[in-house]
Amino acid sequence: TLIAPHGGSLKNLYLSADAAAAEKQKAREYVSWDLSHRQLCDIELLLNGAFSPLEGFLGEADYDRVVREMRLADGTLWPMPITLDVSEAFAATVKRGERIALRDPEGALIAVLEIGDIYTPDKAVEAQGVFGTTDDTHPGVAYLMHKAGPVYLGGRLFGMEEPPHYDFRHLRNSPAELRALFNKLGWRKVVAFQTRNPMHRAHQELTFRAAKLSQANLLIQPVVGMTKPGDIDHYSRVRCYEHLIKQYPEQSTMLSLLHLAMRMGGPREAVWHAIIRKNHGCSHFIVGRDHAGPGKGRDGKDFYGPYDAQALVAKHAVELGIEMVPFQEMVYVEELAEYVPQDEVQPGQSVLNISGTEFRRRLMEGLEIPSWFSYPEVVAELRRTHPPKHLQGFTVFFTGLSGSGKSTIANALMVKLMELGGRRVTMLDGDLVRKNLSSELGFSKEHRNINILRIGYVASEITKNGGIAICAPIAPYAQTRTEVRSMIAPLGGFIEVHVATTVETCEQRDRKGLYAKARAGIIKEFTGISDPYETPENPELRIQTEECTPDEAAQRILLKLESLGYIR
Ligand code: PPS
Repeated sequence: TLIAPHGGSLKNLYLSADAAAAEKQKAREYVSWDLSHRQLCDIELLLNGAFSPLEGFLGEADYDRVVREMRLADGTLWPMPITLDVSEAFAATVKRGERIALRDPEGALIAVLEIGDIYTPDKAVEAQGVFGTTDDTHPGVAYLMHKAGPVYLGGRLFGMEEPPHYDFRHLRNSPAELRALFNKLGWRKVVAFQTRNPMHRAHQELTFRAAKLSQANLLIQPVVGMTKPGDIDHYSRVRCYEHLIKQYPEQSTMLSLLHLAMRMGGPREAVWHAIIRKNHGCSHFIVGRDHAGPGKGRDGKDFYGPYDAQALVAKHAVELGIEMVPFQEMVYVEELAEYVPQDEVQPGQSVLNISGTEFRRRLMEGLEIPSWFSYPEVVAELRRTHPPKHLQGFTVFFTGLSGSGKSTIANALMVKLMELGGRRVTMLDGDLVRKNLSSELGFSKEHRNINILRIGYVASEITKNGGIAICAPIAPYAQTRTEVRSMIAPLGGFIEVHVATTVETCEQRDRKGLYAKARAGIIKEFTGISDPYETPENPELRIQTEECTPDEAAQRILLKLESLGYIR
């Protein structure tokens, strides 16, 4: 028989069809809470028993003890507070003992919560207790401090319908389903592997060794809910796993996705992951180097030691019941043409390694990725969704005073890009945007910012889809420009060009006669005359139009784009 779930029995918090239908009627009268992405992840694993023995979101007594001692109020080992955070305004509309409807963003009724507790957590205490730090460069702390609402609701859950998924349905299994599958296949011992990254040869080697070592079948169970911000998207990863799975002996290995929202909580997270795998019927769990590690803090130091997670899981081995398979980092030994755990490397052997960061860099630059590092199918899959820079989209964002020459240079740049060919270019000139996207807006600070954020949004969509966006608004406020940059930079290139023509020159030229009107007070809030312009501090390029022609300016931008790798 398979390993018993944590706490003894596998929870299933879904109501029967009849009970659900009746509750659904009543729920029309309940107050509704729209679940956040993270809450949707949590609730899915609560309802299907992956978080057994939990039967809902933690009440205050459980929460306090989990934070302080890693235990539920009844003493059961439980490392992670699973809480329903809400706004103060929402909390004020509900009372203890009431039921509320928990809905997904489409409005589907996922579950009903019977409120047992309404409480205000001390988030600094929670951060310190759970993550060992209040430094908000830790993604778990950042979420807690800046995203999670200030009030928690605890209570029992009654599941109505599973949160829907439209992707990779054939790879999603609840704990009960996985247990049934293991039984059907006659798998008694199963070693689980947790991952949030694409898997390469080192991971294949490690997992295969772990399976041999524990004489168990292998479950690759990657997280597809929420991982560390900046990770490779799960669509690409899952297609990679599907290639990788073919590298194992037939019938030995299974791939199944876990809709977990990770907290990057290192040691405590490792204990949590082990419990979740135990609930899925796994007898063994691999804990590698720096398991669920959040990286470095503000002080430049790692939040956790590389083997802290292993130590904490080992400490609770008996209560956990699931057996840890600890692993050192796997490295490639050139002489052996083989991967071995770091601690098995002999003196004098040469070790090759490519870090995750270096791997991503090579991907972005379109550089070679050696076959000792990964499988060609995996690399090809990643290259498909992460093309090199010259195939990625980018935005050239001009900023400068009215009449500074932004439009002229922007047009020259567009024409040159068209001449080069092969790319799609969209021009979002100030006047054009004001006509087509922002015709109702004026020139107050608020309206200018709305205007710029709209431009930024459109440019971010173009950039995401591999196109080129050329924006040429005044964009007088630094804060808004920064916001636009942060919308676009994660999706492709962002090149800010400050057209630094002085207000004196602009006024002298006064092509449209606007400066004269502004001086005369006919146009109010005119940038540079009666309204502020905050000079960009670190633009990718600054162009002095007094010193170069539009053609030369456009040429300089092209060279910049070339040097950054966005055009060849
Ligand atoms: S902003 O601040 O970025 O939203 O401005 P933008 O959308 O680029 O629009 C600037 C153009 O609108 C004309 N215009 C004014 N500019 C600045 N201040 C005031 N009060 C104003 N009123 C009208 C002006 O022609 C700008 O065009 P450009 O092409 O920049 O000269």
